[in-house]
Amino acid sequence: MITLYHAPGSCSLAVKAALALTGLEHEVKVIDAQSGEQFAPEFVKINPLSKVPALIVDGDIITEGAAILQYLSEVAPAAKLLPEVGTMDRAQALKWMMFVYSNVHPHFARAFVPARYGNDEADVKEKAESSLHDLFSIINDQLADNDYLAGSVLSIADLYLGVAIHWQMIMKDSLTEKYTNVANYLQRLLDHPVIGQVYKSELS
Ligand SMILES: N[C@@H](CCC(=O)N[C@@H](CS)C(=O)NCC(=O)O)C(=O)O
Repeated sequence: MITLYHAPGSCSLAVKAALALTGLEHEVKVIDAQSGEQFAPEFVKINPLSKVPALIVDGDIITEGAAILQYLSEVAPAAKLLPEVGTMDRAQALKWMMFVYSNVHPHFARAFVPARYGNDEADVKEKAESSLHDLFSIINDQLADNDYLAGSVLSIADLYLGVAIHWQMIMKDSLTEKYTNVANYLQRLLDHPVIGQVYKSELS
């Protein structure tokens, strides 16, 4: 049995999208992050960092979205969430997934909750937004000749970026207004018959 611990609109939506692509049977348990349910002792036992996503597979816990997505790509190979093991295409897809998880995500965290990262909240938020523009400029260049982050085929690298782009609503300057390739890419993801529905059910 697979259980996803998920906070609507958060990065765990990427795992929800991956599960939809795999067709694996699963249940979703919603964590209300706005009211602080991630800090409840029952959830801290699942993830001591108090963060979603967490995936429970037959009693074993996996946390960290990147690890979960890679696991799902391996147990459901028919969904082709990643290119074949040992190929350069796979290396590039993993590189872009890590680019998003280890670069884009931390800056959005600062923009969303600046008080956790410094006393001058306006300054923390401004620097985070500036870094996000630098990162999205690189992503925009990559998408100039590629339909998806790692080339012509959708991969787990895209599932999280599709969610992150929506978080631009907390930014002063829109990403999709400034970066045309990112805007077209987002539309491509929203038009996807499976993941488009998952995104649209939670993001506006
Ligand atoms: N490194 C973790 C980060 C997960 C993360 O930051 N999750 C956010 C939602 S996008 C969360 O649960 N935040 C709740 C909080 O920080 O209180 C991962 O990639 O899975």
